[in-house]
Amino acid sequence: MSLAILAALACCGMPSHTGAPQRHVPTAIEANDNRRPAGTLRNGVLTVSLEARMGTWYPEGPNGKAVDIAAFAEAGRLPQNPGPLIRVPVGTEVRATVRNALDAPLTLFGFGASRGVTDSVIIAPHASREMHFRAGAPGTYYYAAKTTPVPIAGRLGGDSQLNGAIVIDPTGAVAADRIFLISLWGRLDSLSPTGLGNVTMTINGLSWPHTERLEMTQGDSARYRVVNLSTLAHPMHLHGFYFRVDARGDGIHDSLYTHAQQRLAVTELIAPGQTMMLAWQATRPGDWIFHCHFAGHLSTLVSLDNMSGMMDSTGAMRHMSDRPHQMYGLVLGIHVAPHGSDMAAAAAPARHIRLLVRERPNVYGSAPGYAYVLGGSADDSSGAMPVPGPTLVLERGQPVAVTIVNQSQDQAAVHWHGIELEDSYADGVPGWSGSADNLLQPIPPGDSLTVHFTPPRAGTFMYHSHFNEFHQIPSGLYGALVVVDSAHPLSSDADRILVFSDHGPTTNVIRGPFPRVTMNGDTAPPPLDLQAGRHYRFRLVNIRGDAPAQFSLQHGDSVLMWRAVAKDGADLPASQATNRPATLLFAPGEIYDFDFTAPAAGGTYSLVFGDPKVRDLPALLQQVAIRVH
Ligand SMILES: [Cu+2]
Repeated sequence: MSLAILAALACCGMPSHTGAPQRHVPTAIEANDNRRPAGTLRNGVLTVSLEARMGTWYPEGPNGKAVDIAAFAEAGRLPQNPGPLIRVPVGTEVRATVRNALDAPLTLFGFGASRGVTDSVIIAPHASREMHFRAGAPGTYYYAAKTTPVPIAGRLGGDSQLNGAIVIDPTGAVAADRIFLISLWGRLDSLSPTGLGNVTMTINGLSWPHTERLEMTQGDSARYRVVNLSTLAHPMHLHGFYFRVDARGDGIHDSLYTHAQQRLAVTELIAPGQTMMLAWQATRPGDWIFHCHFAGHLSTLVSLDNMSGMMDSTGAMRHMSDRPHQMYGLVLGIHVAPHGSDMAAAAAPARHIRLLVRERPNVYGSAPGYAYVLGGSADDSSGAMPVPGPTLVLERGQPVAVTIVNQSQDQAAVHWHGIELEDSYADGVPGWSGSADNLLQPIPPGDSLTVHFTPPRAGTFMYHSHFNEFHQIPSGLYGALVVVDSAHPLSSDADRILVFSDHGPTTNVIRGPFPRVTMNGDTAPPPLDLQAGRHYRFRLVNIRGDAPAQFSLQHGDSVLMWRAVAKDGADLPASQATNRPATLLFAPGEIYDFDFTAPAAGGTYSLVFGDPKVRDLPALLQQVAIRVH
């Protein structure tokens, strides 16, 4: 969970019942892959007839747990989650008839002239209403409805899946795309160890491993429209490739970026009610994933299947199940088939690294701590538990072989975050990375695994656990990875690598206790020493478990200036490498590089980091002195 946000919802008295009307109609709800537009388009007019009604939803596949919810159906068809897709060319007149077959009044958003959540109508139980709007600016929009008094972005229960995408296409040729709508259904339970009852998070109505498998061929390009109609933000992360962010919207407006505004990223945060459009090209074959980087959003916390191990104080620590992976929720699997036989042959490794996974009991209360340790280092022989793990410095274009030696009691897997890997086997997602005949498995305790890759781009990256992430990451299994070349050097004089995570795992995601934010493993780091007038590169890495982090460089209460230079390891184009206030709010999975010129000596300078303000909860910030010499 993004704990603080759900906690904020909890304080607002979220109803724990499903929130939807009680009439039970056992119609199965279909998952909607958002490929088929609803309605009839004739002479510039789309006529569509929708109905909100009760049904039974199977977010974990037909044999999984069922949830009775309200959903939209196209008249005469099965209800769908997400609701039927409204997709029209710009200028189309959309005429929608919406019938409320529920026993409670339905507040419907998105079918008015201004769309989004600015525009609502209330439809009485068993009444119908006709609405129309003209499709204006091309982009990604949505409709949504509720039967409870909470805002659309506060729905958790039986009305939380009353959602659908609206896409307005430009005239002329339309590039192929896919539409992914994120939703959340759940119940809080003050008696459960996690604070949660059952929760599911879904993409197009399904939770991993039941989400759609996206089939591509090497060289194909992909365009994703993502709509977040859940109560929580999600930093969406693509493995193995950069995507280009082409548009961002809020359901009311969609801003299609100009060429100068487009940027590369591997992680993009999407808040509740927001939309985004991403494009990328699958230039390398293999099995990859596109997932939310809040570790709780791909953990058992969002599994309805209690048999899979709803987290409890013991099961949380040891996911020694027979399942090949521990992911649930917001994950899409992408299979890229090789095109011809032009796969690059792996070059002989020029450099070998041993990376140990170490564990020590009772580091965070009764929970164990973990650490990555560089084989052959002083930490290796001393038995130390360095957190973060060693900063791995690799050379662009130089092949590396990393042998991961699992000395812990849990299973292990390492993901090379942001690296454009030539072979997905190295990507670190057990049960998925690699290929059907060479599937990556988690590394059992006492075992080891060697992976090979050649980083093609210089920049700031990271490595982290991709097994039991909700526990292993906040408990120490992460480190920075810097790829250098002649234009992108790294020196202890000019570079400051700051890695943000958590001081241990969370058990109860609603009540806490919540771990403090750490900077380079410390909740109260020592002062930072800088030399007056010198140029520094700040490399900021967020690998918190489940929440964003805030960072700023200050002179007293005023914020200093810095220049943005890279995002997620990719250099920014000149149009975006701009001077700006030295303050950053960023999510797990995001990495930023900034150039900063140290001010003159004598002032009171500080670095401030921690938990940002979330809704009604105050910010929880730590101040670190900057000593300018
Ligand atoms: Cu998420």
